[in-house]
Amino acid sequence: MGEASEGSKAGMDFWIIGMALFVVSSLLGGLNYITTILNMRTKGMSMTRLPLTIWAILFTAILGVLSFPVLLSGLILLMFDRHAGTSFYLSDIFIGQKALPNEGGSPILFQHLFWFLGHPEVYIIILPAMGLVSEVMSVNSRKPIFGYMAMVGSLFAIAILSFLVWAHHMFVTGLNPFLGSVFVLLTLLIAVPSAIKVFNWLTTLWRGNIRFTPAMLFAIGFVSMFISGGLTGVFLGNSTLDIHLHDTMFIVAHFHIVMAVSAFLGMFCGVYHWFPKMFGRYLNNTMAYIHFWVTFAGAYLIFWPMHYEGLAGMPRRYMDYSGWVSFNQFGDLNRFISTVSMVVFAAQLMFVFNFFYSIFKGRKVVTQNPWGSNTLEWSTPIRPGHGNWPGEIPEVHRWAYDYGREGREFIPQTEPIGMAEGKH
Ligand SMILES: [Cu+2]
Repeated sequence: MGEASEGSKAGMDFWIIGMALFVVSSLLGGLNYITTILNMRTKGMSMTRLPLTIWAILFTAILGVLSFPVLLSGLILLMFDRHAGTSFYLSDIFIGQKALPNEGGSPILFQHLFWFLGHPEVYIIILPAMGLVSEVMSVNSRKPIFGYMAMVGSLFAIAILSFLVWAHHMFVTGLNPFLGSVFVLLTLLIAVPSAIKVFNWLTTLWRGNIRFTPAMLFAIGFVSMFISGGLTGVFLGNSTLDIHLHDTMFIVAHFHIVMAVSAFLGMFCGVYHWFPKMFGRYLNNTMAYIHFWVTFAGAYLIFWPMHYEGLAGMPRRYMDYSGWVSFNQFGDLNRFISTVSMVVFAAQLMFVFNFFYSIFKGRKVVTQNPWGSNTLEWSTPIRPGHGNWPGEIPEVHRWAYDYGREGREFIPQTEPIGMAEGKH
């Protein structure tokens, strides 16, 4: 291997600068969310009346504000190593045939700083989806969300634990096995709040008047994927298993199911649910259902076989496996995975088409609250203008989940308590 060219060296510096800008913008965005949620709530909107979407955004923003600066400091040290002659990450490592002198630094330090962001980042991606899914499930089950405070508490527990588990990505770096076992324990603890959330979603569905809108299907699909990805997380959180499965296709399957598929299903759930409020038109339902079933079934067809490949020892990050006699058996399976991926990708293109087509040509929304939802955004006009409400900002009198109560299908947050029974 020759020396890296000047161009590629500059490229790495630009990557560091780009990441630094990204971190700063994430911090500013996060602070904006936190201060808005804590200080700008409307009259009557106590913290315990917040919709779960907002709770999820709040914890996401707090995670971002606490974890991104660690990555930023890691990147600043990297810049110093590259241009200021420091040796935070340099030790007696070999680059090609050339041994560098022992500088006293540690390349593993960068991994620690990276994963101290990296694990909370998983939750930065998944928590907003959990919030959207909770909201959509309650609205379309026509039932109050089950265990509201447990939902908030488990978000909180996930947020705290997410900072204590980063080294489960580093079991094969030479980490002390005793220290590793501590990280195993803390990692497996995350299964508790995750399971609380899953059981609360299922109990919300239980005996509900379920409406299978596209948003609801994506919400249920999210829960399915989150269970599938969460269970393999329990495998990988155990260092004894992780040492075998590290850098195999099993990992690829696990994190794509959690971070990619689950997060995307949550995002689609949000888009299908709030699109009518955003644009005053509906998305096309036929395309929406095709989009859901192809994406949902396709994601399982793509990632389920990868677990098997990983258990059989197939490593990740290789472009071409044809020279590996022991993995030739997977040629057909890999071709199958690639074919399904292309079909799933085509379904995403159809979604993009549906999105832009429906903005201009979709069926028009005729009521301000088409899903019969309790939260404040549905009390705005069909096409909200600047400031959202034409007159006064509404006052909140109850939580967001009064569905099927007091003999009514739903009771908006703006309705005073006691009015429904005619007491006052
Ligand atoms: Cu992790």
